[in-house]
Amino acid sequence: MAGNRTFTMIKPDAVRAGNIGGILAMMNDAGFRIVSMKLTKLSAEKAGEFYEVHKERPFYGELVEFMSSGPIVAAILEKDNAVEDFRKLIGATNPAEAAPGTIRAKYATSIGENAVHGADSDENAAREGSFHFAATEMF
Ligand code: DAT
Ligand code: MG
Repeated sequence: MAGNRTFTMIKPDAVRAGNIGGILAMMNDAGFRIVSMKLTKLSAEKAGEFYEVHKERPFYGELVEFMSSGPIVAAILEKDNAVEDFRKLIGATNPAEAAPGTIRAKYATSIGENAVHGADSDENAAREGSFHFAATEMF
């Protein structure tokens, strides 16, 4: 059975561009409830740990540098079928391929700087949520 929580980050490009409010409104309008949320900044070490699964990929260094380049908004969100529905809301990794009406179609500028993260499985959503938040910060 699909879980009801997912984990997201509004990435440094979208924070720099002043798009926190617009992106949160799209999440809200799609029916996601905020369980946890904070504005924070990842060190290069923490960003590297978060994206460890991509360690062997050619873009890993660039990804770690970008994700630690400025503040992000980290959040746990709740909704039925959260992981799958949220991936639909954010759209394809490459904004050129993201469906109209998705967050990445509206706010992403490139495949590397694509405005938002969304967990890709219930297991990763739980792991990524615990990476950023203590149990006492989940409401
Ligand atoms: P997603 O964020 O859609 O889950 P992913 O897990 O495949 O995508 O990759 C994680 C992030 O790494 C992605 O949001 C942006 C970056 N990335 C992926 N493919 C890339 C590429 N070909 N060039 C540069 N950055 C890339
Ligand atoms: Mg991914």
